[in-house]
Amino acid sequence: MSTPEMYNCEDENSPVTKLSEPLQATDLRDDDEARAPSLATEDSLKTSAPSTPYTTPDDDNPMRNIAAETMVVLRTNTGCLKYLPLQRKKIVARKGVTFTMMVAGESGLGKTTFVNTLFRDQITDTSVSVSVSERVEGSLFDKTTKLNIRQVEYTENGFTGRFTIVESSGLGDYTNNKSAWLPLCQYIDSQHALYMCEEEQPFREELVDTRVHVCLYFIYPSGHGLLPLDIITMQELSQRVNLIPVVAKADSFCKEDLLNFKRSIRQAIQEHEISVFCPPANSSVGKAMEPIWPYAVIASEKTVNVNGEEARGRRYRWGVSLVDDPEHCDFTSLSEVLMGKNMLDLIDTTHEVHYERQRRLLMQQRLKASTDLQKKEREAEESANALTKGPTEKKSVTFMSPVVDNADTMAIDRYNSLELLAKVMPFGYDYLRKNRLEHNSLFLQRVRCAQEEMGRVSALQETHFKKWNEELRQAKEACQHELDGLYREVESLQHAVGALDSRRRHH
Ligand SMILES: Nc1nc2c(ncn2[C@@H]2O[C@H](COP(=O)(O)OP(=O)(O)O)[C@@H](O)[C@H]2O)c(=O)[nH]1
Ligand SMILES: [Mg+2]
Repeated sequence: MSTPEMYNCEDENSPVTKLSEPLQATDLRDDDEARAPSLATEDSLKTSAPSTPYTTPDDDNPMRNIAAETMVVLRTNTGCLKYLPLQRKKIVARKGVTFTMMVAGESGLGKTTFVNTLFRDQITDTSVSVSVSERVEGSLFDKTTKLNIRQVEYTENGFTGRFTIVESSGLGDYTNNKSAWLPLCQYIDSQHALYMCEEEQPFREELVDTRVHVCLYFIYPSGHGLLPLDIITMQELSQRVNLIPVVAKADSFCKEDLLNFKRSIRQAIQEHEISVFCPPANSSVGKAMEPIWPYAVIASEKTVNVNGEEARGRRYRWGVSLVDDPEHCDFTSLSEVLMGKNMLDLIDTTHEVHYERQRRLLMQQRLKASTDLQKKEREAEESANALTKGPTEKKSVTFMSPVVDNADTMAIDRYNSLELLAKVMPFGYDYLRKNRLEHNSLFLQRVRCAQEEMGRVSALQETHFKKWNEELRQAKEACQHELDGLYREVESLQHAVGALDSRRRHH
């Protein structure tokens, strides 16, 4: 079985792990020489600049040469970078870490048990528990996945970690699971949008990062690959968040079956082009080894006695499965990725990749909104001019300006940050909330559902209408038939009356 070491992104000798000992200049020099033996030294620069071996002169692009020279000078000045890891450590110690983990998957796969095992039962009853889906308006999503949020704060060696755990419940529990993944994506998107608005408002001291940094997707240990709901949910999630697939209840498999199941999951993930978060590989591990993901976990809040020692695990008639034993499952490796060696990677990737993608979409939305607004203003102005004075010279259209009157400026403290943002920005929070619908997965799904529903209702009405029409035609026919009968009866009676009349006249 794979060992956790193969995924260490920081090996024992790496500069980042030796935070308390500033790096020695020689460490970096050795490293540089090994990686870039052709780099210019300071002496060579004096004689051969600007044509260094690092770059060739580029007359068309002088900026390129300047950049290359700067890079060479910095590289030869190794001493100034040695405190970087220490600075990073100090910054993290000062600010602490805010980390949000989403745990998704079908009910009963051990998600709650896993979270409690990971945090060693530190999440107490005082933690916040909210059902996010209550906030989703409309009846369409009443019976669907709900999200429960719990929080915990840790302090260790002067570092503070504030963790939020968002756990799904009810995913795939209903007969119609078509939109089961939506509340998860809706939550992730809304936290990105909220962060963007918070970033733009004037007072950012209280900015809290509620963006989801990682999503663990629990897979049912069936031994038969992924379900369609797993595929669509993971596809959607992976476009928004760092996704880590997890095989639940690894104690359901023997070693060989688990390896085969993991292989089939990896193949399905590759086939469906789902991107998963893979920790950067340890540079010291060059050999091609079988990947560890999807992480197979065993979770247990209880301990079992093994050779007189208590260990977290589950006891069976045939023996025990231990949570922290790498031979039994990947719990230790996964907790190292989440809570240890890759936590900052996950936070950085969230900010640099997933948030950036969402931010760009929202920006495009704003740009489109402002262009539409300018167009409307111009059209209104032109039609007003045409009505009054006839065609006039085209005036340049002024962009809608922020509305902050004097009284508002004086009473700036009265507003909370988001209200203030809505006031000072032409396209504030309210505007954004309304207009980002165009990219909102929930909204798009609702539009799709509404269109389907409308098609269904109109088809039904048409059938009803045809049926009523036919019934009406038949009733009309029956009426006509009855009328004809009555008419014939009247005719025969008239004949009879005529005959009686002539007989009376003869007598
Ligand atoms: N065999 C086995 N059972 C587990 C494991 N983790 C949790 N369970 C059990 O599975 C059941 C459902 O667990 P729970 O955490 O409530 O699942 P959730 O609905 O996904 O939150 C409980 O009876 C747990 O004791 C595991 O790793 N192996
Ligand atoms: Mg649960």
